[in-house]
Amino acid sequence: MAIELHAWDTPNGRKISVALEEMGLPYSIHPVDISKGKQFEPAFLEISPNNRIPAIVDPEGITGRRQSVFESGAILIYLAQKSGMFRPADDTERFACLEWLMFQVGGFGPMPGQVHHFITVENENDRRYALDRFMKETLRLYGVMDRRLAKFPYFAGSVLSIADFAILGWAWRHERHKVDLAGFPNVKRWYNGLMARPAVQRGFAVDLKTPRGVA
Ligand SMILES: N[C@@H](CCC(=O)N[C@@H](CS)C(=O)NCC(=O)O)C(=O)O
Repeated sequence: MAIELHAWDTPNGRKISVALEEMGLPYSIHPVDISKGKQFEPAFLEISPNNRIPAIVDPEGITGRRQSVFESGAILIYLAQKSGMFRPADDTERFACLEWLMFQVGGFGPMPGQVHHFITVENENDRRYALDRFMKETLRLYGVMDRRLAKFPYFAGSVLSIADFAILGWAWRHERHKVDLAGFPNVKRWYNGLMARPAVQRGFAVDLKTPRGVA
């Protein structure tokens, strides 16, 4: 049975559509229009109590029991376990995968997300102070990622993992948070390599704003 993806066209939603495409898991799309407050509807709060997309419902779960999951990091871990894919076999790389997944959820998401917000604020003083703070932090995070990718092809190490899908969801919006990847050559090489993958392209192209059954 298909997994239900409850999402919208945002970096956090795209992480999951990319992962589902890469894993070849069948899924249906259930748009949650966060610009119209649909994330506060009781049926959605049943599966995502923090009123944020994405969330998934797997009618069969992993052991035959219906399972819903919210928080994109938890969803990626669930999908990796379900599919047996993009979860490094080597212990060192598996923990590196978790480290970079947590790095994304805790930092490289919230920080560029603040840039996306404050860049549109009209009051110049509010905008300047907040942008200075969050741009600086966003650029620092790109530097951290660049140094990691100078040593390894992927965030976990030698293999592509769910940590890459998590980080890619936000790197996909680098133009919106005004980061030029030319300044981060290792991130750029990694980014271009991932974006050339057909399943990644499908994950970014799929319409997350229109309900869809299993494709
Ligand atoms: N930590 C959460 C963040 C999810 C998140 O911030 N989602 C945004 C869209 S990208 C959202 O649903 N916002 C709706 C709201 O704030 O009410 C995750 O990784 O899943």
